This record gives sequence, C-alpha cells and structure tokens, in this order.
Amino acid sequence: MDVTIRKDYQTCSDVHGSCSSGWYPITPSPGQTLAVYCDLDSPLGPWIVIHNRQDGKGNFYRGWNDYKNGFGDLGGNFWIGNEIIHKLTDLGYTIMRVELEAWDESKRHIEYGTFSLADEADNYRLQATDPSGNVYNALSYHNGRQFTTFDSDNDVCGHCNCAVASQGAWWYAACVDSSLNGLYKEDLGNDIANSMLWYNVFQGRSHVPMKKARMMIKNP
Ligand SMILES: [Ca+2]
Repeated sequence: MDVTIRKDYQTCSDVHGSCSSGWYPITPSPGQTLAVYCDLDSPLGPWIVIHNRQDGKGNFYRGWNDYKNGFGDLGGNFWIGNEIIHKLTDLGYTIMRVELEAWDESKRHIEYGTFSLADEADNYRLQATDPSGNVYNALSYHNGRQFTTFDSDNDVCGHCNCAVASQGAWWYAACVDSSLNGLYKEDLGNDIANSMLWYNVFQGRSHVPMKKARMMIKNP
C-alpha cells in the first residue's frame, strides 16, 4: 500500500487552531480515502488516533490480515491497521501516546518519544522507547518484538501462540505486560490475563482489565 497524505490535510497540525477534534481524510492509496480521527483535546496534540476502545463493542480477536488492513468502527472501537501505522511512522509520526482509563475511572498516560513499526516483511516489529508519563512502561517488555496474531505466531513463546493465550493480537514476547487488543472485561478486583490490560496500573496488581484505551501518534 502506498501511503500518501492528502496535501490539504497533510497532518492533523494543519487543522489545529481552526477546527475541533474530528475526522479528517488521508489518502492511503490513490483513489482511496481514509478518515483518521485527529484528537485536538489531549495535551500536546493534535494526534492521529490509531487504536481506540471505549466499550465492549467489536471483536478484536482477529487474524493477520485484519490487523494488517485495519478493522472496526472508526467512530468507536477500531484498529487503524499495521500497514498504515508503519507508513505513518515512516513519514515521521514517531511520537506515540497511550491513554488508559481504569474501571474506577482513574486515568493514566504514557508517551513514547520514539515509536515505529517495521514493515510486513519484519512482521511489523515494534520500537517504543523514550517513555514519559504516569504509568509503568508496559511496552518495554514488547519493545523490539514482532506482531503476532492467532494465525501468525512471531512471539518468543516456544510452546504457545501468545495471541491465542491472550485472546488478542500484539507485539507479544512470552507473553504480556500489555495487551490492549485483549478481551474486554470489567475489573471486579481480579487480574485477568487475557483481558485488555496494562501491567501494574495499580501497584501490586499485574493484569488489570482497562475500561478504555487509546493509542495515538503525531509528528515531532
Ligand atoms: Ca510461539
């Protein structure tokens, strides 16, 4: 896929100041327009939202091609697609912010000053370094790992497929400190290893199901 950003909306920054948060078109390939959500409300934006989960709607237990090409409801719960994330990071969208909301409605965030996905030949290998924020860096364990889905096992668990074990798709190692595409579960006080989780959101607990999660990128 040849990603070009439409000149009139080359970046979310172009609409900053004159418009509010909303959907703006980019052109991932000639003749194809993709709406991306530009978040102008979160600090130090605007951002292009690449992943959003705000309730239990939508199936995130999907295979390689769905995660490659993207899926979901762009007005609700979605994964924008590994191919376009790779192309956008290649174009310089190399700052990534994760926003989390727990079931007690407390909020956490972490930003990565250096973020990129490699190409499909390298199974969309993750780089996420230079963290800052107010939550544990639960991507450190996944930094440098390839993407794994239930039908494409690129993790380092020799006896398992972490996507199957964790019911999601992620840059699994063996297996998770974070898994924002895991199952949507309510937090009733017990850790749930295959849920949409972020390690150590609450001190002393490892696999806490999140209520909301969002990932977004911008250029420096
Ligand atoms: Ca494996």
